[in-house]
Amino acid sequence: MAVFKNALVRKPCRNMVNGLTSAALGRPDYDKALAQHEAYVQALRSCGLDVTVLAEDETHADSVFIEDTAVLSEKVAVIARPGAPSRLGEEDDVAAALRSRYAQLESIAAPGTLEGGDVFRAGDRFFVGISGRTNPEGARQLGMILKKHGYSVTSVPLREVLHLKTGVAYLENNRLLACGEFLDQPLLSAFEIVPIAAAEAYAANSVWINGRVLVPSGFPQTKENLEALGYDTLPLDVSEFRKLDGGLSCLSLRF
Ligand code: CIR
Repeated sequence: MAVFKNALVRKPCRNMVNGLTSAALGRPDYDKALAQHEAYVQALRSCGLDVTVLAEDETHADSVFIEDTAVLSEKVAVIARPGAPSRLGEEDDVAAALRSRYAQLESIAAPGTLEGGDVFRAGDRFFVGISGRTNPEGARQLGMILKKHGYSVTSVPLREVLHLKTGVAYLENNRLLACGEFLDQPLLSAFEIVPIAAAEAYAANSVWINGRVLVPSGFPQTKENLEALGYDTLPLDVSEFRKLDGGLSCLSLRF
C-alpha cells in the first residue's frame, strides 16, 4: 500500500479567475477559493503530510492545479509539459522545488505533451490518459522513463473527460473509483470498480491519502459508498476550483 509523506501545493493566484474552463459554472470567487485552498492544505496535514506551499504565479492563471506539472514516484520525478499552451512554464518552479528532493529528475520534451492529471498509479503500474492535453508522444516518453525504473505503463485513450483522473481515483486494494467512460474500459478491467453514478460524476476526482479519502462535498452517495467499503472520508468544498474544471487531486502533488 502506498504511503505518502509529502505534498506540494501552489497558492491560488488572483488571475485564477481567468483560468481555462468548460464548466459554465461562473467565475470563481478568489477569496472563497483562497479559504477553500487553506482548508485543503489543512486536510492534507491532517492526513500526516508535510505540505510545502509554493508562492502564487500570476503569470499562469491555472497554476494552482499543480498536479498537472509533474508525475512523481519514489524513484524518479518526471516534469510534465502541459498540453494547454497557456499552462506551459508552470512546471519550471515545480522542477526547482523538486530538484533538491529527487536525485533523478527527468522531463517530457517537445513535441510531447503530458499533464499529471492524466496519470494515476496503482502500485507499480502507471496508467496514462491520452487526452486533449496528453499526446501519444508525451505518454511514450513517460513510459520510457518509468519503465527504466521498473514500473509498467499502460495508455488509456479518453473520449469524454478532460483528464484521466477527472473520471477515476485509485483507492488502493486494487479498487478504482470510476464513472462514465471508465466503467467498462477493458484496459481497467483488472481493477475492482467502485462505480459512481452520472449525477455524482464530479466525485470521481477523490483522493486516497494514507487510508483516508478526500471527497468533494455535496456527493452523499459516493461518500456513503466509500464509507460502506470501510474508508474514512474527508469531505471538502472545492466549488471555486470546480468552476475551472479542477478538483481535489489537481490541487496537489503527493509523494
Ligand atoms: C485546466 O483546464 O487546465 C484547468 N482549468 C483545470 C486543470 C485541472 N487539473 C486536473 O484535473 N488535474
